[in-house]
Amino acid sequence: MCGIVGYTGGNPASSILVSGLRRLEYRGYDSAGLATLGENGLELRKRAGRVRVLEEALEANPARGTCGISHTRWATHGPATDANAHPHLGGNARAVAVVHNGVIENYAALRSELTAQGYAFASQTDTEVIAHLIARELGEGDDLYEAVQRSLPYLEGTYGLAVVSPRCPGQVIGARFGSPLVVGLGEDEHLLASDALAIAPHTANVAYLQDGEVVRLTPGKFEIRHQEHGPITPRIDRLDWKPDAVELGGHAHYMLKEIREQPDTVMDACRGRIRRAEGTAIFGGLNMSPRQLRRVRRVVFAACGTSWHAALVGEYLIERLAHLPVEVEYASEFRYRNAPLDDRTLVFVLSQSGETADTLGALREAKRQGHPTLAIVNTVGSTIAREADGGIYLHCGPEVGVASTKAFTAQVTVMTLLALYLGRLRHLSFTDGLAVADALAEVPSALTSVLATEPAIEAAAHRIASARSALFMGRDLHFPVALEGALKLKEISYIHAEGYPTAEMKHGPIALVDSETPCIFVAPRGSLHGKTLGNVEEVKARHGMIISVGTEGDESLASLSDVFLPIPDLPEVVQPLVAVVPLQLLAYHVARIRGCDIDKPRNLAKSVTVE
Ligand code: HGA
Repeated sequence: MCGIVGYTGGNPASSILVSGLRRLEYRGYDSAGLATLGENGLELRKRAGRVRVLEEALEANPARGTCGISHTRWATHGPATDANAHPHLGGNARAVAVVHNGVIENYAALRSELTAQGYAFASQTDTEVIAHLIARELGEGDDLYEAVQRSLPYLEGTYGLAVVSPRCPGQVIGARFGSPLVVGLGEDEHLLASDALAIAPHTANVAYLQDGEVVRLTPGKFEIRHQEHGPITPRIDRLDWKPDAVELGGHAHYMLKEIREQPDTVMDACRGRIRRAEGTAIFGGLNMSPRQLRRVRRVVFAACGTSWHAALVGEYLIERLAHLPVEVEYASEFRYRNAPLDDRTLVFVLSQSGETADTLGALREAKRQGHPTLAIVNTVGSTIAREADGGIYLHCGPEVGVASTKAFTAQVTVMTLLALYLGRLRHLSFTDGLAVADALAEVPSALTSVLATEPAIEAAAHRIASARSALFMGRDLHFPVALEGALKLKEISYIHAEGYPTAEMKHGPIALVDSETPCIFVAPRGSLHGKTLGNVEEVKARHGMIISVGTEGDESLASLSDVFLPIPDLPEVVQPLVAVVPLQLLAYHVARIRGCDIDKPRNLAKSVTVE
């Protein structure tokens, strides 16, 4: 959330800052702004609305200078207005400009104190106190780096900050506590960003800041200090992204592009991880030996949103293949609950971005209690990836669409491999293990066939686009798929949608069934298929509109359905990976028909770095 970009070098800062914001806009799009240091001092431009509104303001009134900071906001404190847009100015003489990602929990007390000291506030944000604090510490001096370091101890909460001052031309100061920041190391130029995506077009060399670190960038140098431990020698990492990874490449939306990438991304998530000769999976980064993993008696998954649904598929698979008890927790609940975990519990967290604040909190709580912690994340080098004891990367490339799609199927792929691996450490036979590995190998081509049915899914979308509410139902492994289908629809089309275990329908949701309410059944052939057909009949008897995702050639389901969306015949353990795709496309087309902003849905943002 909230995109931050800072630049200092030999090129005009404004265009670099704005193009960086465009790459980060999916993280927040309430307002956008920048501050540059030009010959006439600090130049500030900020506007409520999208980055393009800021660009229009800049066309009319360019901001000069080769050093500056910028921000795209997802509001936590104060609505999306020009005044609340970042940067915020500190000191009554525009001494500093600050952009911030995070939440300052003691902002109200600081605001009263600073107001009493004569500082005038121009916004409703928590961020503005940071700007005034830094200005206060800077006083009449010109050591911004020191002033920022003296200000930070006053703050309670989380921050990723970028700061400039007209008294320190050419300098950008960054500070991190709980919100990510990364430095880009170019030739005679340095960048600072909340996400390496903004840096990638300029350099592949990056240094991730850790909590408690403060950085000073000038065109030729960067230095990092830890608030408690003093100067730090940074580790330089290399970004390893395909150049077109964040381009639309002719697709109408990132979400559609990412849906269509899934045959490749599922293959990438499997790559090098299947060992057919042993009928099992292998992982490079778990940092736990088979002996240690065999001692595990219980697995807890902690995650949020779509990742939580992927974890739920993991629960069904691991219980089925490895007979190991699994619990799936909302990370935001788990971190503050006093959940009794014994010493043979393994805690696994899932996060696409690797920066999700609640999931990071859950990880830290589990580590504090001394549990082994593992992570499944997409973003290499992210905070969760660094802090977990070991983990598994998704390798599905940057996901830009706010509604997660390819990360979900990559997570479910990893879950299937994990269940196979844990199963083979316990009771699963070689033959059964090999069958799972072979089933996974069928998935990419099955996904390609499902993607080819997009016109039929689009036609189904027209039938439900004006619904007020929709029910998604699935059993066993397809219950999490139903939840995910409902989440996709509500996220991007704003139609109210609920996911239920199919048989649970009778215990309440069936009261909602009428001819206007689409009932979407995820029901490929499997062990509970006959029972599901009974539930579909019950809805039909009440004149419900039935849309089903089923195995091609399943005439019994097709004849009960108003719309039948076929998927190839696949072994049950891999069906969720394929059955979710018609639901992703359905949500996409419904949102498109309704004219919704698919890649930037209302009130949402990617990479939820606030609690
Ligand atoms: N609290 C600040 C920044 C919000 C944020 O980090 N969102 O992700 C504000 O409301 O402007």
